[in-house]
Amino acid sequence: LATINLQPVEFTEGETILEVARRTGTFIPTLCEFAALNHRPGTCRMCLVEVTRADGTSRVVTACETRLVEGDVVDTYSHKVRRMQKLQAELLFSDHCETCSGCARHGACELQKVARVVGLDVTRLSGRLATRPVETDASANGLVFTPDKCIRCLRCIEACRQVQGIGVIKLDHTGTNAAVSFGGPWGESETCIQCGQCALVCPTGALAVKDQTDCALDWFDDPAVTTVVQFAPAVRVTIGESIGARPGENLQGRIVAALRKLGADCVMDTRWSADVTIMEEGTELLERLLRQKEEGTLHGHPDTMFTSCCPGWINHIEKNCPDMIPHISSTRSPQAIFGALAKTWLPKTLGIPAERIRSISIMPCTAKKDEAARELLKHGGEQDVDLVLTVQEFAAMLDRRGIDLMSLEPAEFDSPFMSEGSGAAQLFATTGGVMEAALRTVSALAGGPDLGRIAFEPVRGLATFKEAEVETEAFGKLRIAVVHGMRAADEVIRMVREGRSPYHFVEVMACPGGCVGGGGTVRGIVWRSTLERRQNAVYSTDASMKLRTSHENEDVVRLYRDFLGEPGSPLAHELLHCEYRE
Ligand code: HC1
Ligand code: SF4
Repeated sequence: LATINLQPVEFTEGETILEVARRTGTFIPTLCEFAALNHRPGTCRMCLVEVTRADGTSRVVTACETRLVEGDVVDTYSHKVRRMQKLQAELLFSDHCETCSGCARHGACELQKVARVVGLDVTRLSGRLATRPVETDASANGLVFTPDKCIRCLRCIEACRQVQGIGVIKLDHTGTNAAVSFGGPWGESETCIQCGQCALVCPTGALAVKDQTDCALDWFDDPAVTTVVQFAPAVRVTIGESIGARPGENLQGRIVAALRKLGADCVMDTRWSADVTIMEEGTELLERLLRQKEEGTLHGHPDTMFTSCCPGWINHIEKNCPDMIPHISSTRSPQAIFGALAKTWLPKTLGIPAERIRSISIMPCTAKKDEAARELLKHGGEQDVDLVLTVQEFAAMLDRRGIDLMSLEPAEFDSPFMSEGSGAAQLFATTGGVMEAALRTVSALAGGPDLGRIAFEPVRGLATFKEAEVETEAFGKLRIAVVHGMRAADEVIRMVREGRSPYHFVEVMACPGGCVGGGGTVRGIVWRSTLERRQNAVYSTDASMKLRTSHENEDVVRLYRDFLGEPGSPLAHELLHCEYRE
């Protein structure tokens, strides 16, 4: 037995004081520690506690690094502890540039929160950095880096290494000069995939989403501009946490209403273009399978095809494994397909010139900003998707306009044409969802079985590597895999390289849990339980929908009938497919 603040606590050998304190309901402030990454470098020194051992010796230690032992008497807020924590917070502020009012993390900064927790009332060393200009690296399309805000918690290094297995972020220099680094301008990094997982875990605003809300607000207010807004499948189940709603609460109707209030002219659904993605990608897969069937190479070690909708994954392929490019579907992502059609088909159906349209997307993703800036996804120098806002920016925009999402009456999408989306498209928001959506359509087109209305359990859940078999009428047994995080993706890549991949089709998403864990979602510590709740909301939304398959979506059928012809037609290829940069 041991006690924490005089409360007896039970523990198992090896548990740290911090772990036991958390489990038994005692709060200890931390800045560098990050349980989801099993990360406790002990660099912030905020979790100090005073421990008196059974032999009567007493000392102040870091709770994250010190194991609790039999007979320990732990005091988390003795006078000595509080004095030392306050001094430590003061030291952290001494080389942190305090440009709080203009900081991306304003109001949600963990460093500020810790200052409040320790009762920081003296800032003798603050302002030391005010003598030189704050340098911000804004060279990346979706993210910004302000080294002077780094408190050396090393969480970003760990997220990049553990989640993505990339390890682009390093610690440069030593002592108080130590700071994380991308080895040059972030936007020129030869390995970074722009997934934003680093910014999601950064406790201060050192790594942050690039704020483009002003541009959106200008366009909403400009009568000469027709704003067409799409929002991603994951946005409706992730935004709520920014306003205190339950993780996973589906706020689709309220988001539509809020966008109208902001001044959006047309509010449409990325789920519609996700259904188009399935038509194109499914057609591609069927063509590949048919070719292999004719060649007699369909079984054993087939020609593996990977999904292409995640721009973090596409960046990884292009930058870190270009030999895999022939295995990637050429179909553009739903965001990009929506963007192309918003500047070609929509003007025809709305009867307005394309030049008037500004296409805005709201995404859970920082890499989508990067995707939208690709040369191939521009026409006449203009991006097809003119502006990508993350969930974080959308939440900030609502604050800026004083819009309370929860007080709005849910509204319907503008219709028709580009708003009807299927349950299959809703599934895109989570790992395994693109696969499940594709299987519903591909198996129907390949003569069965009918997977249209069932939950395909083998690809559900949060395991980083899932595999399954599907018996089809036309091709016999198809083998598929679903991975998220580049570390897991690299395992499949190795199999393909070594000619031992048994998979016909593989879904890859960069972020933990897929887009519901995207780098642009509500910031904070995204625990597994949060991801599970977001994921379950995706499954229940699909289950509640009448339209469950992409090929039965009448707005998609209309697109092909009135504009594109068949899936895979020359016009579909021109507008809905792409080439990758080697
Ligand atoms: Fe995603 Fe996708 S699922 S990539 O995460 O294919 O961002 O939600 O919009 O484009 O549909 C993101 C989500 C999103 C695309 C779709
Ligand atoms: Fe973006 Fe989703 Fe890919 Fe993450 S998983 S990089 S949020 S598309």
